[in-house]
Amino acid sequence: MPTHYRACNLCEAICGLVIEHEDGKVLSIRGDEQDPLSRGHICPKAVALQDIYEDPDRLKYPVRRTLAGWERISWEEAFDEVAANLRKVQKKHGRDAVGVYLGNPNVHNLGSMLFSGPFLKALGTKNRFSATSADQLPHHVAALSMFGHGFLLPVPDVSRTHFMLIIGANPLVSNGSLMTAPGFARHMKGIQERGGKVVVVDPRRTETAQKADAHFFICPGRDALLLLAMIHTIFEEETVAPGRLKDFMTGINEIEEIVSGFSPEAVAVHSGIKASDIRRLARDFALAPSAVCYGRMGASTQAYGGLCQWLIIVLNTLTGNLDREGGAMFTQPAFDHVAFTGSKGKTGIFGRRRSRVSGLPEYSGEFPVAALAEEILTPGEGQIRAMVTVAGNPVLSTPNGNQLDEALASLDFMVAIDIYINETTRRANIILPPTTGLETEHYDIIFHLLAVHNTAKYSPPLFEKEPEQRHDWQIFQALAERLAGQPGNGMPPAQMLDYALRAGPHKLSLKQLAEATHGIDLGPLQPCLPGRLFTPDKKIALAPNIFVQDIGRLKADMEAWDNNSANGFPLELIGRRQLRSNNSWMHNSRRLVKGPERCTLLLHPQDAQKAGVEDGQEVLVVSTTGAIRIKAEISDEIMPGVVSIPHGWGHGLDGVQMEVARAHPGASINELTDHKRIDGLTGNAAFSGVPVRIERVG
Ligand SMILES: Nc1nc2c(c(=O)[nH]1)N[C@H]1C(S)=C(S)[C@@H](COP(=O)(O)OP(=O)(O)OC[C@H]3O[C@@H](n4cnc5c(=O)[nH]c(N)nc54)[C@H](O)[C@@H]3O)O[C@H]1N2
Ligand SMILES: Nc1nc2c(c(=O)[nH]1)N[C@H]1C(S)=C(S)[C@@H](COP(=O)(O)OP(=O)(O)OC[C@H]3O[C@@H](n4cnc5c(=O)[nH]c(N)nc54)[C@H](O)[C@@H]3O)O[C@H]1N2
Ligand code: SF4
Ligand SMILES: [Mo]
Repeated sequence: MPTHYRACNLCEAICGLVIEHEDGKVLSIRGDEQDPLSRGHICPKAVALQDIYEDPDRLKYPVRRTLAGWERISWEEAFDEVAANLRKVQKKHGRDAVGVYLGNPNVHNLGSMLFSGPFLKALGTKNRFSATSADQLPHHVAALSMFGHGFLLPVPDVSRTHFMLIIGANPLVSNGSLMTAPGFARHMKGIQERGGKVVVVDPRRTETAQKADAHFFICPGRDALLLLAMIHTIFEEETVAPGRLKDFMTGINEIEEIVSGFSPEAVAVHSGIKASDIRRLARDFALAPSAVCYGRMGASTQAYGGLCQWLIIVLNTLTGNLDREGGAMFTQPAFDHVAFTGSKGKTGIFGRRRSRVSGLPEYSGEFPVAALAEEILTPGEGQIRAMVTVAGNPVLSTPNGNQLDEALASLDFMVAIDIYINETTRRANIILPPTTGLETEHYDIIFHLLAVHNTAKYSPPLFEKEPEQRHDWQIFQALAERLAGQPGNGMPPAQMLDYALRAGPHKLSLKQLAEATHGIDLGPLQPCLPGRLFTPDKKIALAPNIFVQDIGRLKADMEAWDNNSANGFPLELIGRRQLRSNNSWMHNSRRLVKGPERCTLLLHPQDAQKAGVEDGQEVLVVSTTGAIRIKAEISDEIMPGVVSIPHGWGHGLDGVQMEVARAHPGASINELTDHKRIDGLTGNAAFSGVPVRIERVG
């Protein structure tokens, strides 16, 4: 039976798959035991690659929205019409009148990674947005400021660490993020077997917390306080030991001064963690043979996301765990994205430009997506009047998605490059659908860069695309050529990849990769500092100005919390990821959505009792921006005072053409989140801790 080997590109884990197939039909999808990174791991989403491939709702040719519904048009007509409309808007209102939003799957797509750049250049707008600012923007700002490159992101060396502190991440469900660690359970077990510990800090006793050695509930958005107090303790107990890199860092004294005001006692009430627990945690961390603090979504999409990601690096560095085995290390990928990109050394570049309406900071040519709707809705020079969305569903995935939905409806023109008519793309005038998944070749530029072990893997397409289909990169190229008025360089992604691999640190070639069907093992993470620092003085900047200043905002807010009354919204809302879900777009797979309703409101028994709500009862959740109806699920796995709703649901909107998803609509948490709630430093969306109340219905 024909067998195909590839990497799954649905999430960051890039698991190796073994796919048996016959006559253009998938017969089975299993984990590849011989993949050097995933070693057989697989999750329930992998089989959905087949469902997406076979999905009758998936678009394969361009469609135009008319009063009578969607009509099929030819690629040439579609490209011409899109280019003409974008140019028309730009001619009349300026180049920035066209906005762009790039969604998450772009990063999981070789062709898009290589071809979106020339397209954006041809379009020439400053109004660019992406899912980054609803996700990991604080990590990039911290890396740029401290190491001089926004993509020099430290990854936990989970295969060798003796102590892992996980703040606001749930890798047993998410399979790791900015930490490509397929089969994270195996790594966790490994840590425990070598006598180490895993500690989780989270307002919910998550799947990961349940398997950890210890779990602490923390009040949403208070992690910066915990980190400051841990660093305080490390200075107080004189366990600061930066080790080998001691002479390659600046700002230790400043850090000591900053943390002096944040004793464990001073932060205990606000964080919800006892002072004695904070002290012990800091001690265990500092004294472990090796340790790594890792914080993700919960420590990033919150009001102090920037402070958290900065302090996490500071904690790792001061304890000698940055760039050492078992600590937070850097990869050496075969495709060296860091070498090719980034404002190397230009640490002051962050926030150089500001968004027109709210003055939110630009990072890497993009404004925070929280500002997108207002840039469309607010009249004046520079207003966005046309949009390009690519592999994104911001109506469901960005704060106050409702408002964005209205904004999209008011545009002069919109084009979406996407495979579905969903909550966002239904607003487009034209949809350009690319190939996806099994029809594409893949090499993961980004997630090899963020992996816990150096490997490289190339996946050829399993199935030939139909002649009428186009790849993402072909769509980008066709549009770029029309907008720029000249042909591109004609080099396909595989050839570009080959060049990059040959130029990379391992001097590989595409041919070598293509022959190694399971992937190539390039060894464990290796220390590389100070050599790879991009800061002007070639030192780690432990106390960059922007972060030091932001401590002032935190202090001012602490005073405000002291005088706080609940003002009608006594509960704090957080999100949660689910194993059989991937952001907003995989709910059209029957296998993934079957079973009991998953889009529920988790709440603690005490809060349920106060609100007079019973398990399974439908309730109204109200915030300052909206209200949704949702079923209550009562459990003490969530902290009292906190409630949780998964994101990516809410498929009941008019015009969504995804039959299975529509039958399991759920409700969108982002009708409750507020675009004004951001991390005041980076502009990242602050999804954690949205004030809400519950009302009974009926
Ligand atoms: N199955 C599945 N896997 C996925 C995805 C998916 O949708 N489904 N999405 C992928 C994507 S795009 C990403 S970015 C990654 C994300 O990967 P993770 O960050 O590991 O995933 P989350 O489940 O969002 O984890 C965030 C955790 O933070 C907690 N939290 C919320 N607020 C706070 C807070 O203020 N402080 C602290 N300490 N914790 C808090 C939440 O309870 C939650 O457990 O997952 C990826 N993998
Ligand atoms: N409240 C709350 N909101 C969140 C989060 C949260 O935890 N809580 N998580 C945030 C995070 S981490 C992220 S990454 C964002 C995700 O936000 P988005 O990227 O905006 O949303 P997705 O749901 O990933 O939508 C992906 C889109 O890409 C399309 N697509 C899939 N494959 C392809 C392809 O190969 N090519 C093209 N062109 N299109 C394709 C899908 O049909 C879908 O429309 O959501 C964020 N929003
Ligand atoms: S964990 Fe992610 S990469 Fe691995 S099989 Fe599941 S969806 Fe695919
Ligand atoms: Mo994400």
